[in-house]
Amino acid sequence: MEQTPKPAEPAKPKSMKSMYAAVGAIVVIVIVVLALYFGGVFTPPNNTPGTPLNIYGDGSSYTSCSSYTNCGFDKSPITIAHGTKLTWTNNSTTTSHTVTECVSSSGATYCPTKDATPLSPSFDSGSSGINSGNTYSYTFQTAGTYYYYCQYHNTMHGEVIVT
Ligand SMILES: [Cu+2]
Repeated sequence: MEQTPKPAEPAKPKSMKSMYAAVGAIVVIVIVVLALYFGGVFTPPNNTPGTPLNIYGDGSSYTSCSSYTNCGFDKSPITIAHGTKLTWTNNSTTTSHTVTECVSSSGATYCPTKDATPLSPSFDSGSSGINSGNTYSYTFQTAGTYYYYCQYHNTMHGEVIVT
């Protein structure tokens, strides 16, 4: 007995409600992707190791930092081309330090010389400090002379010249 093939069922008309839901979902996905894109998620992170600098100094008293071999920032002043990343490593065994740009609001004791044109936002490893063995990196994009200091020790001064 011959079976007559069933005629294909006509596509069920989708309700307008589910259509709006689908369009809404697509719009949300596009917005999220754009937000991630412009938020830098898809931009490859600058993980290349930066030009190494060292931070020296242990103990709580920094009455002088005459020699950076035991106290302060080495390679200072350092001259770099713009686009160069610097990576400071805290080589002390117990003491935290910071790398903080000298801006107009910086204390005079900490920053005898302040930046004529500070970066915006300024470079700063943060008040919580770079703990022993940890690093802080910053990529200098704008030519200029930048002074920096340690928020904990007013004798620690550094200088970066960006060409
Ligand atoms: Cu310090």
